[in-house]
Amino acid sequence: MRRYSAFAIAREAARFHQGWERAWRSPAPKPSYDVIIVGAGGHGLATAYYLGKNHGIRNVAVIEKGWLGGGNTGRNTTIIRSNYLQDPSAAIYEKARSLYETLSQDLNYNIMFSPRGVMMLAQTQHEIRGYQRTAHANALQGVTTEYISPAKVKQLCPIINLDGPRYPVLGALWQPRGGTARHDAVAWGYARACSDMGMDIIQQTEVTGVRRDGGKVTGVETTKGFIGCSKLGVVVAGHSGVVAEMAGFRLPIESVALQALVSEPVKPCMDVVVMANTVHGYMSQSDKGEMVIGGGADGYNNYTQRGSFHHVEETVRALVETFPMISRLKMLRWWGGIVDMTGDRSPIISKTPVDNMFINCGWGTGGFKAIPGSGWAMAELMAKGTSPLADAFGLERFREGRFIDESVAAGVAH
Ligand code: FAD
Ligand code: PYC
Repeated sequence: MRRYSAFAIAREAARFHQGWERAWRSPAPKPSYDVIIVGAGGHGLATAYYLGKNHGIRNVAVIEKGWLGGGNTGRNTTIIRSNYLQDPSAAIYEKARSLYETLSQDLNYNIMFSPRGVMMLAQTQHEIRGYQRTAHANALQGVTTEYISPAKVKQLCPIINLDGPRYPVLGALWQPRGGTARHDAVAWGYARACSDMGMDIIQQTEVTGVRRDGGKVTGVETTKGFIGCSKLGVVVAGHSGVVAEMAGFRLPIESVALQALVSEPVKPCMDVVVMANTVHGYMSQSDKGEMVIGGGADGYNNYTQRGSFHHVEETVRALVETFPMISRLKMLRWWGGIVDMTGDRSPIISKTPVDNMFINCGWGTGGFKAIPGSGWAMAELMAKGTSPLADAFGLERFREGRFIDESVAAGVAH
């Protein structure tokens, strides 16, 4: 066995101490990334993943003020569909839906995609016309949807009461390959895949400023110090306006809470997703048996991430006519998320007035379904400066009056 003299031990201890002192006193080297993404929700993580997978850009950090998926990604009701009206929307939402089909295999992480079918009930003459129009548009866009009769609605969802006194069910827009997925798993799956590519996911670190030099982004100030980057992607949903302000520009976004609730678990009774947009309610059954129930957005701008009793009451009152069984259920929990609403209810995936700074936001009440397509498009935009899926969703459309009106397809009353 090798022996050390007391002198050698003392010398090594002194060296270690000096090195430690140097490291302690000198400012730590600042890591510089090719790309920083702000926000570890589904859209931010998917952007990082496709930057690595599709474009070979792997010197990437994702900075998150809270925890992975702790924003809207972990708070939504997980409905996935692509039955939108306008061509650019159908393209990006259908790209996302089709990526969802194989996402578990791509990420090697079970995101529990369940294409059980989604129906949007028509309960007024106006909705019949609206959904028939969408079904025709979808046929031209290559999105498989169908306008179905009340009898077919009942066959697909036997617990529905078709003959409500206020709003009878007159038909529905049916997307058989729409469905649900496990929301946290989507964030976790993308995060693990990013980490496997060598990317850094930095949680509990809030971005507090955007540093620029000559109109070009150079990095971000955070609660843990400055971090440099060549390109910056801001993907922070309800806080988009706050981060844009740090960089000196404004966004056409309003932030508002959207709430949802789940019941106690019950035996399987509903194997499709139903949205009833006239009465502001939608429902599906989770794998654990809970009835997942959501309503409309709050009627005023706010940053609360909580539920409120009046919303629970409004939502349940709205749905009980169509689903009488919920009158006998106990509520388990309720919550809220801050959604980012644009005037035309379509997202923003765009360059910004700051060079090399990009923004992805405005998914409002409906961005969970879009995560893979949005990440794909945002990554392409950041890597190449243009993307066929993203180009229609640029910020300049608000200046040019070129709206992509999805107020019907957005599905949730705002
Ligand atoms: P988020 O998941 O909110 O991620 C943004 C992240 O940015 C957050 O984690 C936040 O902490 C972080 N962040 C913010 N500011 C900073 C900062 N300064 N520094 C660092 N990090 C920061 N969509 C559907 O398609 N189907 C549905 O059924 C559906 N139901 C919904 C139900 C509810 C109740 C809610 C609230 C939303 C619902 N949505 C639904 C909408 C969907 O959840 C969102 O559009 C989507 O999750 C947005 O994802 P994101 O990654 O952009 O945002
Ligand atoms: O966009 O499908 C949707 C949705 C359902 C509930 C909230 N958003």
